[in-house]
Amino acid sequence: MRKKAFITGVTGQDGALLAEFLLGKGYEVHGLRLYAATDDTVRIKDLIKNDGFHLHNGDMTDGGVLWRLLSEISPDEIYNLAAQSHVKVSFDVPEATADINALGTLRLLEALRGLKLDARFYQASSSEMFGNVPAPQNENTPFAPCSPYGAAKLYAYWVVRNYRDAYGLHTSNGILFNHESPVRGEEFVTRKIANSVAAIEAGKQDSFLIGNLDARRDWGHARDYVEGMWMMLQQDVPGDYVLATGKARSVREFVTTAFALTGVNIVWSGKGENEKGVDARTGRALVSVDPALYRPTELHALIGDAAHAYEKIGWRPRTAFRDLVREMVNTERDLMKAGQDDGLLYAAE
Ligand code: F7E
Repeated sequence: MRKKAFITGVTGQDGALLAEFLLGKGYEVHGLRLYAATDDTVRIKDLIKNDGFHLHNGDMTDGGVLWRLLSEISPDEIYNLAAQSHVKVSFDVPEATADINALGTLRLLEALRGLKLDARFYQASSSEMFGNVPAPQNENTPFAPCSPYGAAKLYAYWVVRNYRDAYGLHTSNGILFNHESPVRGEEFVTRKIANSVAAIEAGKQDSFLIGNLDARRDWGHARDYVEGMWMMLQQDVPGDYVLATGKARSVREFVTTAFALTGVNIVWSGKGENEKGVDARTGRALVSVDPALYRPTELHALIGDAAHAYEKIGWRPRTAFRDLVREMVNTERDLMKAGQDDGLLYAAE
């Protein structure tokens, strides 16, 4: 029998990569898509042609739809990836963020419980739940989120654990540190940098603005992380797992590495809001700080310890930082050459 998976947030980076991965494993994949008047299917346009892939309109704020879809599909595995996933935007729309990320998870769990389905459940928990606690962070680190996004994700994390303990459901949390890829949303810093560096190389842009250059993140490749999600659900016993590379780089280092791949040597001058990334050869300032891109509260350093995932389920990250940056920058260069880059929609985030 072909296994069936239900993925919420299938149009996002992780949803699209996971759907592709599961189709490759022979699954029938059902994806939940938040209906949007603008086309949001760019990441899944090839998957849509696959007859094992089914797209459903829905909304994490509409419990009736979730209930009906679970009842009709009766999946073996449920991956809850839908979210308002932008941390800075969560300060602008905190209530909507809580409704989608926290209560949306509860609605899906209630449908799973109410329908008495024998499905395994994966929750996209986040390293943002840790907040500014000392690094490295693992499954035993106390949580102290410092954004509406992190707080909403923490509610979902606990309710997933509670449904496991209270009702014996097979529910697992993947506490994922930052994971990127060429299909990362343009509103996240890695894709923004990769795109801007390629646009500057192509002569389509002179420079770009950036927020906090000192923030340190543990950046891995999303392709490796979606495999980890699947591995969690193949365990007989559910659990909670950190997925991370164990190494952190600053936003400044990401910028320097990305430019170096296009042959530009960036030197940094000035401090704080006056800091600039300058092309060492030409003296041109290619990167400037815009305080409007700072967050009301910032999370300074996230570094994950994924030893538990390695020991229990055998997961480990496969992609080195430099290879990740190279893949992202080179994809943007190719898009630029093909004339498929229309500039960033979300440069202001
Ligand atoms: O920011 C700094 C920013 O927006 C990374 C989501 O997937 O990972 C992601 O959340 C860092 C922050 O990702 C800009 O202040 C500087 O310190 O790429 P980001 P994030 O906030 O870490 C976690 C694990 C999730 O769960 C989230 O869903 O970069 N930064 N300058 C900037 N960030 C952005 N977006 N834009 C800038 O211009």
